[in-house]
Amino acid sequence: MHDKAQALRRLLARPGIIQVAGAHNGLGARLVEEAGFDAVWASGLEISAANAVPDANILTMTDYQEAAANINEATDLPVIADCDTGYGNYGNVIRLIKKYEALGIAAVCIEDKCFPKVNSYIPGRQELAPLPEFVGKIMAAKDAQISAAFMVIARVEALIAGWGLEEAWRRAEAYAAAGADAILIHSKAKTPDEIQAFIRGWRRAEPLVVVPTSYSQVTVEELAAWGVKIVIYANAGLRAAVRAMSQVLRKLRQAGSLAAVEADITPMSTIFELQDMPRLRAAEKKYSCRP
Ligand code: SPV
Ligand code: MG
Repeated sequence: MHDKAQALRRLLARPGIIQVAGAHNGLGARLVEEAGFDAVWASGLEISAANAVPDANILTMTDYQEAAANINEATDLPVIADCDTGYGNYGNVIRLIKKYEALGIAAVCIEDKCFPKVNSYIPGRQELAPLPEFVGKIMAAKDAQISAAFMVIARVEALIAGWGLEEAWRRAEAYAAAGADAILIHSKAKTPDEIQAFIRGWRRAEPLVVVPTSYSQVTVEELAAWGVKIVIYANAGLRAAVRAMSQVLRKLRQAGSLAAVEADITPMSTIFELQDMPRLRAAEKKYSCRP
């Protein structure tokens, strides 16, 4: 089997920053790969939105896992799965590690909020889990994995919850000491200042991961220069799709003819290619007994 955990480890060992984009299904993963990204983020927000439900653990682990499997099958890139809080306590984390690793997912990311979580950009209820409880989850995750290459990313939500930099460092250090392979430091600030301050005070070797959704003006060159190892553009694909689909459908409804939107939509031939139709055609030639 193509070992994607090893592939992600190789990317990490390379100098420079790893660029990752979010997806919620196999088609999205193909588009991420075609665009030249290094890895795919199986985004909880995207998967929830694709099911038209809030990003608040309304779906079950099985739903997220099914979407992650679909994403993973569709791409040769390593997949980093957003696993929210681990869908419960350490017992749930142990099961999720077994399941995701067996699927060939390269890494999982678990965040230190209380279950059920709510998306980090929703104001209000952003309850942090007690530090020792989350340390237990990280230890359970690391003990549960089978291959050495599989990665567990610990996501620190202290800045999201408004607990400040000191708490963010305290938690990040504890999670790294508990065995986390990387730290995702999240922020909902409009500028990257607090992320930059966090990075300046980070003394450990574990790589840092950021998700610049709210501080979108930051460039990949800046992040790389600050020492960030992985940048995740978590939901650009989903938001692009929603805007494009909505605009085209409204225009079509008004115009009453598909010709009015023909220039705005992808040709059928592109869809067939994204579906791997040419490969099926080749298989047909080789295996079909029908003329
Ligand atoms: C996601 O894509 O589901 C994430 C990133 O976790 S965020 O929406 O910023 O919380
Ligand atoms: Mg998420």
